[in-house]
Amino acid sequence: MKKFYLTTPIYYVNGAPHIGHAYTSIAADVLARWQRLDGCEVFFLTGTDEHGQKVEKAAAEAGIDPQRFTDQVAADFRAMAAAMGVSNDDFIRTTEERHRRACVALWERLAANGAIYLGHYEGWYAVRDEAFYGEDELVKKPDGTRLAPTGAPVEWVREPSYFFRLSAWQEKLLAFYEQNPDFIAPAARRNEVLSFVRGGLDDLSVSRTSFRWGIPVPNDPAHVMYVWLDALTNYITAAGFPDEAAARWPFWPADLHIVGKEIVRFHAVYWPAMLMAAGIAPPKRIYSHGWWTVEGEKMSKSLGNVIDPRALVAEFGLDPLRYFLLREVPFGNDGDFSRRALITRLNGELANDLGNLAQRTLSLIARNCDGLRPEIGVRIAADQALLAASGALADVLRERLQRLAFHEALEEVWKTVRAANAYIDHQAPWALRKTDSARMAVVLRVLLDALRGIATVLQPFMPDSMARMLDQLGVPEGERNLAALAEDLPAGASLPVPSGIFPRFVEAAG
Ligand code: ME8
Repeated sequence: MKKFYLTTPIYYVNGAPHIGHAYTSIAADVLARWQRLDGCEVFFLTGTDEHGQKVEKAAAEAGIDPQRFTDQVAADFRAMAAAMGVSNDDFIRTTEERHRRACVALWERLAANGAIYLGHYEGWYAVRDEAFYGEDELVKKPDGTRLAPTGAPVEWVREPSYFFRLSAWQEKLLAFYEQNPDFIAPAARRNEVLSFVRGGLDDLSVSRTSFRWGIPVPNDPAHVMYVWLDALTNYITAAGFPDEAAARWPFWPADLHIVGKEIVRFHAVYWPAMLMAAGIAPPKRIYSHGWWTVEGEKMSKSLGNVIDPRALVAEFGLDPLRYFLLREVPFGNDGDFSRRALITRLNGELANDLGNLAQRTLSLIARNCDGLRPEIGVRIAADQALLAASGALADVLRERLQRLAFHEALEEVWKTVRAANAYIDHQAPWALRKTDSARMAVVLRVLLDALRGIATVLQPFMPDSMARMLDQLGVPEGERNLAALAEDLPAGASLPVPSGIFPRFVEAAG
């Protein structure tokens, strides 16, 4: 069985989970579910990033010791993933013992290979980004204060530090990007990374002595490891590193790290360099998505517009939210979340286009065919055309999802949904009932088979609703994967009583 390992970033536990975290996790979940449906053995990892100064500060502000604080917030992230229907196979926390072991082992390999040395660090550090910036990268405000390019405040830090010899990796990284043109996508992000690396690389400070909340450096416990070295390592910890006999080690290198655009540099530059320096294969692909704003504004605590995705699920249902997030904005671009846009898609595309199509088809079968799946019968060109479209969906979506073009994948499905609606209107099976009941049965069977194709490929996007639709279509549980679409289902099977799958959303008055 082909293996597929994919990851989300591990989220900082300094704040509560919000719609941005849910977005990345849902997108990754769709791919994980798709790969399983397509017959792959999947390892899908998400988790929490629990060390570093930023988390230490948040715990201090909450007046709780960092371990108890991270226990609480990590539990909330885990609950958020479950509430979003995320089908992760493992949930990693960087405060776990398995992770400490992996970080120490990676450090020791780097040290043994001469990739780490002790020096002295002096420079600008942004706690919010957990990143160092060069003087030339900073934005100077009129009052003389400096900000990181991300807008985060920076402070001057001076302390002894271990360094990773990143400067030795410039040419090797450029050669690696050249040989692996798909390593970073989309193209805009790849170009940013290339120009950053071409501009020259400084050695990277990888330890801190100014705070304690981290993994101690082997043989020098005055230092804790830099949080990004610690965080990135999670992807190999979960695969069993350093135990290369671990059951999951064959999943490494990861097929795909999905990340937000602000952390591409860590994943596409530092991470492959560290791995190669330790003699470990780098991941195969990094895909970066864009950022969501909310009703036109950046999400922030001070604006009070940070959205808890669980509140949206309570109001609109999980599957409409999953659908909206992936349909509304091309993956890779920035997007804006608005209730209005969500309601428009829910009522138009889910309730009307797809929900009504299923409901009309199934209630006609219930009423006019004794609720039994009709025979295939003799098909005319119009029937073949619709079935050809639905039959092609698996291949079409495989190609779109390989490019993480979720919005295109959904648009392709909706082309078929619209074609099926045009077909049912044109064939008018309700009228055929009186004039040609044999033809009516053929038309209803065509619709049933087209809906089966549609619901099957939509399962990764809307798992619960499509499970219900496939139940109503009488598709046995073992026959809901892509390969099963090649076989017709037997006529005569009794279908359950249909009921609506996507209720229209009506805004409460007042
Ligand atoms: O960066 N729109 O964690 P983090 C879209 N711990 N996605 C968003 C978003 C928004 N407005 N806000 C957050 C970290 N995200 C590190 C990662 S990985 C080894 C360590 C998503 O809690 C997006 O995926 O700041 C982004 O990359 C991630 O959350 C950042 O989460």
